[in-house]
Amino acid sequence: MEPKIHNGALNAKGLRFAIVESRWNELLTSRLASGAVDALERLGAGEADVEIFKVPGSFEIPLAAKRIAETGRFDAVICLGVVIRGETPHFDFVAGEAAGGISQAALSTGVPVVFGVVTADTVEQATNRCGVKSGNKGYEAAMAAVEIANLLKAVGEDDSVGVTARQHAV
Ligand code: DLZ
Repeated sequence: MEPKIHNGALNAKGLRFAIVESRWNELLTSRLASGAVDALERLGAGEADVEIFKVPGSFEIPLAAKRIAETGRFDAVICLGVVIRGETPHFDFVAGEAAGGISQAALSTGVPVVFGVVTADTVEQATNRCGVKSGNKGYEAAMAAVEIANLLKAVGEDDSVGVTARQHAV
């Protein structure tokens, strides 16, 4: 038996993306955003098809992501934040709410909402995960967003899940 295999193409041409960027630890989250934009650009996304929404901290990411996904204007939402255990007394709470809420935003809207929140024990660890040249979690999250957006399109041409945000807006 050779089952049919579906893969999400790494092609962002014609797709629309929202980036939700937390301002907490902004020196690092801005690097994540640069990495995400770089990945989208390399994969063919147009400048007008990528928008960035800034929120105060990672705790606020899920609500913003959910509302943005609900507009139907975007094929995927990329969530970026940095939570550092050593700097954050209620680390588990902030990181946990961000992770659970991001997942919930995807499940409740049916729009891919991907997790690009760095959770680290130290500033050094976090810095390494927000690399300029390599090891950038924002870049990786954007790649995942493109892949899952295309995979969902492949799930069924007749299914509304397979309609791009651009088609949805027409
Ligand atoms: C308050 C707080 C703290 C202590 N640490 C972080 C952090 O490491 N990363 C982050 O993204 N946000 C942090 N915040 C802010 C919360 O996410 C949130 O913005 C505030 O508690 C207001 O709701």
